Amino acid sequence: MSTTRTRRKNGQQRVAFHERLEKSDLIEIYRRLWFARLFDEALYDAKKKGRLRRGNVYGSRGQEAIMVGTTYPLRPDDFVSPIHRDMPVFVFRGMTVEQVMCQVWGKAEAPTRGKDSWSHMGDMNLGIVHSTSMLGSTIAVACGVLWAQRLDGRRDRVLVAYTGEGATATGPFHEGLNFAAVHKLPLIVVVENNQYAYSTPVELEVPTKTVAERALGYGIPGYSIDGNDFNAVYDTMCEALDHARAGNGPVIIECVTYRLQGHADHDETRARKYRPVEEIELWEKRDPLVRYRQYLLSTGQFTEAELPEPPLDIKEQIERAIVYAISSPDPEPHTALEDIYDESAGVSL
Ligand SMILES: Cc1ncc(C[n+]2csc(CCOP(=O)(O)OP(=O)(O)O)c2C)c(N)n1
Repeated sequence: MSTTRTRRKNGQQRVAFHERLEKSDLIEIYRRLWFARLFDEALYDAKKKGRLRRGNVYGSRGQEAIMVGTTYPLRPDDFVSPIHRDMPVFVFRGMTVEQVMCQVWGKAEAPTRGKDSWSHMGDMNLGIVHSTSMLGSTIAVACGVLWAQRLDGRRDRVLVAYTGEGATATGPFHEGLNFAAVHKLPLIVVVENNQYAYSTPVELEVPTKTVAERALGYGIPGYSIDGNDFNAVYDTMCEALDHARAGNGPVIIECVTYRLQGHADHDETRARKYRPVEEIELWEKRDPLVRYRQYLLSTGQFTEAELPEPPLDIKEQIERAIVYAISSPDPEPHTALEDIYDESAGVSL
């Protein structure tokens, strides 16, 4: 553990959260960043080569520090609600890579048993709340989960709801945050501000300088941070967790980043037309993986050889899971009507 003192609060010097991490944490974080990158690359590749013929691939290249930095400090009993660019979050919170790949390939073993695709899945045993397809309304669902927790007498389980900057312009985003703020629910809204909502640039969705300023309307803290800097994301998340767990209510964390790819694989060519090439090139230079590797080397705790680019075993793990999904059975047609209603509640088909 490093003892560098970098922060002052109430006149006292404090060690930044990321500087309290052990060497084993640092290497695990490095590997998770690479897992996210390789997951994205493998699925784009599978789609391009015709190995994946169902659904779309929604890229997360460049947004890895957000996924890793917001999940690493969580407790096992906290909740997350990941959206379409957060597939690795399902794995970081306990799903197997095989399960996630079965979901992408629409297989019987998937959490939705092939009824839905991509991120449209959840597992309440793992605290993974199914995000809604209608962007923004995930925040309202998150409020329902946290309200139910409160009725059960649990006030310190935090829910991290991910959303895009475009989604913050929808009605349910406002209604949900308003409710969460009034009732001081432990909700952390992570806004992945990747500058574009499909082809709409952020300035046509958000009238303020930052998305975080939306927090002013709810009387809650709003952070606007560099989403490509793992340490900034991790430190802010630790602070937000302390705030929410202490019963002080919700927090908005705007992670400023960039969507390096199109909206999805079907948008790759067009996406090059509605964004200036120089803009893409500028953000490619801010690669969060390169930056974290440089940080690790600067701590003097690692040699170049200890930080492979990429770690090949992770690449192999992902490929094994893809092969598993491709060869696993499709759902039987009769299962389409199963698991639609909660039969224990007296409703059945
Ligand atoms: C209410 C609604 N409108 C349109 C869509 C289709 N759609 C899915 S993602 C997306 C873009 C969302 O942009 P943003 O919230 O900024 O997230 P990003 O995709 O950039 O990560 C759109 C238009 C949807 N799912 N829900």
